[in-house]
Order: sequence, then C-alpha cells, then structure tokens
Amino acid sequence: QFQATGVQTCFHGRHIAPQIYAGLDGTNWRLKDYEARGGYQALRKILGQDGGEGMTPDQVIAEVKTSALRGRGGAGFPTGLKWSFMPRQFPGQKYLVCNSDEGEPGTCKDRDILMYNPHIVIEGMAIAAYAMGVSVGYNYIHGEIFQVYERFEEALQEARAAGYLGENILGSGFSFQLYAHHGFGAYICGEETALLESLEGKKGQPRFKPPFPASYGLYGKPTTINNTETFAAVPWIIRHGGQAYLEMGKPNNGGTKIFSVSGDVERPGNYEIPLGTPFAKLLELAGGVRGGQRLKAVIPGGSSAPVLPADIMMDLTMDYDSIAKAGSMLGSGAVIVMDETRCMVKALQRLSYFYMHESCGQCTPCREGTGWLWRVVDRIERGLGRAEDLALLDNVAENIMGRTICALGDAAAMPVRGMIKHFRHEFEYHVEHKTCMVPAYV
Ligand code: L3W
Ligand code: SF4
Repeated sequence: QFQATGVQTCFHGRHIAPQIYAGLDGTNWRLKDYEARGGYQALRKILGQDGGEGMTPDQVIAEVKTSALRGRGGAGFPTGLKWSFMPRQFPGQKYLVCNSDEGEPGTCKDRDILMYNPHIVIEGMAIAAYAMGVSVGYNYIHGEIFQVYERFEEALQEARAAGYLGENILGSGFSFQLYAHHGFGAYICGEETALLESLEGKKGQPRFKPPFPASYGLYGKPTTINNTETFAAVPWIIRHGGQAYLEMGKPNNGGTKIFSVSGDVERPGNYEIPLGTPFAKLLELAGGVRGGQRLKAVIPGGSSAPVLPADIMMDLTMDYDSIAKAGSMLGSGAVIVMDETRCMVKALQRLSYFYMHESCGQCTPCREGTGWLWRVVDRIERGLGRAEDLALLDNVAENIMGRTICALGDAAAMPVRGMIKHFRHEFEYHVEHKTCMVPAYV
C-alpha cells in the first residue's frame, strides 16, 4: 500500500498486481530510486548493455504485440500494431509524442505517473523511439498542472546526465532527444491531431483523419503518439516479456490498468489492477459506496463513456471487451461512481455543459449540437422541459454522431443517449412533474 503523499492529487495508491505504481511512496521518484526498483534495465537490455545480446527494433515491437498492450488514453488501440505503422526507411525526421494532456473528466492517472514515477515514462519512450527508429520526442503535458511539468523536466535532466537520453545513449550508437512541452489547457488539445497542431505553435484544433499521424504527424512527418500510461507499461513488458504481461490481464486485454475512481466511494483515488478484474473488486478497493448508500450507476471510462446502471455494472469485469459488450467503453479508465441520491438529469446537465464549453467550433454538428444538447437538458433539469424534448435530444445526438472531424462530437452525444436509454424515467419525471424524483434535489 502507498503512503499519503501530501501533494494535492487524487493519488491514493491502493492496488493489486501493480507494475507502474509498484513501490512508490510519493517521494522516491528520482533516478536513483527508479534504478533501485530495476529502472532503465529494459533500455539497457535492448541496447545490449551488461553483456546482453540486445534486441532488434523488430523484436521489441514483436514483444509489445505479444503483450496485447492497448492504448491507455481512451481508444484502446493495439500499441504494437500502431508502432508497426511507422515507416521504417523514411528519409527525413520522424517524431515520438507522449500525450500527457489528460483532460477527460474523472481521469487523473497520468499526472500521478509523471509526478511519482517520471522515469518510467522516459524509459518507455526511449524504448519506443529505438523500436521505431525515432530520434526526437516530446511529452505534451496538460497546461494546468505546472508542478507536474517541472517534475518531469527535472527527471529529464537526470536522465540526460546519466546518459539515458541524448546522443549515443550508453555508447550504443542510438540517440534520442526528449523534451517536455507545456500544454495549452484546453480539453481538445488531448485529441492527438489537435495536440500536434498545438505542439507546432498553432491553435489546438483537430485535423481530419486519415491521414493518421503515422504518415502525416508533427510538422507533416511520421509520428507516433501514445498515452503516458501506455509508455509507462513498456519497460515491464521488455524486462519480463510480452507473454507475462498478457497473462497479468486477459486475452486481448494484456496487463494492468490504472483506474481513477471518483464520486460516491469511501476512498476515491487511482487503483492499478489487472485488466479483467471484476468491477465489484475495484469498488471494494475504493472502500465501497460512500455512507452505506446503494449504487445507482457508474460511468466506467471517463465522461465520454455512456453510463451503465448498477445491476449491469456489478456483473462486468474491468477490461476493454467486457465494457464494450455492455454498450459503454473503458476509455481512459475514469470510473465515476454515483449512488442512489444522484439525479441523472443533473449529472447530464453538467456533462453537456462541459462538451459545449470544450467544442473547438470547427464543425457545425459539434459546435451547434453540443449547445443544443446542453440547452435542452438544462431546461429539463430546471423544470421547463417539454414532452417532445427527449425525442429532440435523441435527434440532435443522432445528427452529431459520425458527422464531425474528431471524437469530441461522439463523446458529447453518447452520454446523452446512454442516460436516456437507462434512466429515461428520471427525465420523464422531470418533464411531467417539473421537479426531481430524487429527494436531495427537490
Ligand atoms: C494508423 C490507421 N493509425 C487508428 C491510430 C490513431 C490513434 C489511435 C486510436 O480517440 C478516444 C475517443 C475518446 N492507421 C489507424 C491509426 N490509428 N487507425 O490509433 O485511434 P481512434 O481514432 O480510434 O481514437 P482517438 O481519435 O485517439 C480517443 C476517448 O478516447 N476518450 C478520450 C479520453 C481523453 C483523454 C484525455 O483526457 N487525455 O484520455 C475517452 O474515453 O472519446 O473515443 O492514435 O492515430 N488505420
Ligand atoms: Fe472541434 Fe467538435 Fe469538430 Fe472536434 S468535433 S473538430 S471539437 S468542432
């Protein structure tokens, strides 16, 4: 178990079968501490240090493919496959980017990795750079967490001084320059192509995909972007093997995942558990539902994921496939727990406001549609709703989905549909009785 850190964060640190958070106490983030935990051994291994044979880039990618590591930022895309998209013989510069722009409501895991185990990300990025033949990388860190940026900068300096970054790393002939970049503080800058625009010094607005960053990324060059937690998983995979990582989780869902549990639980915080762990176990780790209340609903993967009612959730395991089968998504792993005193209309009112506020405004269905969603939910919540408003909400959501440049449009529409699907009676009650059916909100 972890100790309290004293730093204002959601770091709570109770976990089972951990590898990213293993052995952390909030103070032991420095290079010497990381090395004492076996840090940089994976990098040494692939570079053939300490008398080892080394690994070829293809062998590294094959190991990551075997591990079934999937992108931890939200999409769950297979990491090894993504790495294999990078053109090998490209004559110009290629880039590696870490997406630490964590902005999904409910998600607070990446900032804790960077704060308490920054070298694991540096090592993971260096291994990735070696595997894809990349010599320059950036870590784009969320704009509103300056102390995390400063911590990562310090770690970078330590790694450079020790020869783990820079020219001719550990005398191997492999060079990799890594820089921290302070993000701009907008949710949309976490969308990978908006992040690239922002990194180039432009307004953070998403680009059309395809082309994907693997062929047209930073400054128009081939670029691989992975989430912070994804890179943090890589050193363990290289040290212990992809098969061992896969076996920690379940097929197609390798390894452990950090879940940020918030809302109505006794002990909110970040929990690192094997993928495939029952939700009931995660809830138990977080101390159960607060104040002995009954569980009403859970948003299992950050605010973009459709809500699931308690009875469905209690039967699920925490992995990409199980949650997707139930009609939601694991997303970035932000588990928002709501007890029976929560009004679903109020919750949706708050979420819809967020997406309206964060829409970048480039495409009409999202720019106008998110405003419509919020205004209609807002009037239902305030007792001014009309009988036809539920159909209108569904119609607006339908007209956003699949018609926008980036995933924010879908992310705004899906929670609306999820709420109405599972809690329609609460919305109807609001419209009919002009008030809430949950006593706390009347
Ligand atoms: C080359 C192809 N590359 C896909 C790459 C693509 C990207 C990754 C996944 O959205 C989700 C979204 C949010 N050739 C490729 C290819 N790629 N096909 O694979 O791509 P995609 O389009 O499925 O996802 P995305 O656009 O990256 C991310 C959800 O995550 N989300 C967001 C959380 C936000 C945070 C945060 O705060 N930072 O985590 C939460 O659930 O709704 O569905 O790299 O280039 N043929
Ligand atoms: Fe911008 Fe929304 Fe279009 Fe994404 S979907 S590009 S956030 S307007």
